[in-house]
Amino acid sequence: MKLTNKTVLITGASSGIGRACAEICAKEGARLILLARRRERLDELATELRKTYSSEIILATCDVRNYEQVENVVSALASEWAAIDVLINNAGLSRGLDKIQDGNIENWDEMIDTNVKGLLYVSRAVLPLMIRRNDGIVVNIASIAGREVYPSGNVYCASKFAARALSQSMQIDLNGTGVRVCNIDPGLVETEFSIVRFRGDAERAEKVYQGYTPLHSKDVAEAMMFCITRPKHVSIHDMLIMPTDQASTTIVNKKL
Ligand code: NDP
Ligand code: 8X3
Repeated sequence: MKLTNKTVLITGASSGIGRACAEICAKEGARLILLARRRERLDELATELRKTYSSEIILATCDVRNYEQVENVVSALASEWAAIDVLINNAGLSRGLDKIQDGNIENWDEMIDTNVKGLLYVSRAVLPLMIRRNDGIVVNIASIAGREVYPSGNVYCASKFAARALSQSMQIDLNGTGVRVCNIDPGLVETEFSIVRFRGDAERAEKVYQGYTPLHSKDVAEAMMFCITRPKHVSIHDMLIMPTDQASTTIVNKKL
């Protein structure tokens, strides 16, 4: 499948992996619907992509935790944009790194609402459009944390185990519709993820990526591109992409 004139909706496009997915899709000629809460980030990205690739882009300022907002974005799409070929469910976050007995309820709610309910809400709004056309690919960005728990990862890991379960559920429920579902589990990727997790503590966040070579957002975007450009009879169900220096959630070849 070529991406020229295909429509790709990316959630969490304002930063990190989502932004890299937007860049690579724009480069391949896709039309983009870019969704996130930080409008100024989306504006800046859209300006760059329009200038560099003459991309056609729609911006959606939207919180994936709010179904009404999600529904409004999708239902307001003009028919030529509603034919969404690829949905990249990427918006997500972690908050805190505390033992479960010390967990912060607001942090738990935010992770579950974003990583689980947000993925569900966007999928619920977009899937009927794909099913109607018997075509489309959903890419869920889950995580190695959805395959292995790590100390104090508890609720973040649980949310990613849930994302993985939802990818598998979609693969089963959508069988026969022509809609494909791809689950991508990255290991450590240097993005704003840890700054968000540690609520702006840049020093603590930087330490997560020191002493080894983490993945770059572009590495994940390239893996995503491979998945969405397979012929229509090929469905990549599951992909695990790790830094060479990372063997598991807890085993990282750090030279500090
Ligand atoms: P970033 O913090 O760089 O990007 C997260 C993106 O998600 C931002 O664009 C943010 O946009 C968006 N987002 C967060 N909450 C919401 C919301 N409620 N509504 C809409 N958009 C939202 O992190 P990453 O790029 O690393 O994270 C992307 C995905 O990859 C996440 O699902 C993460 O769990 C997953 N992942 C990350 C790994 C890593 O090591 N970095 C490894 C494995 C998976 P805004 O704030 O503008 O709304
Ligand atoms: C993000 C990777 O290991 O920090 O999903 O949880 S990790």
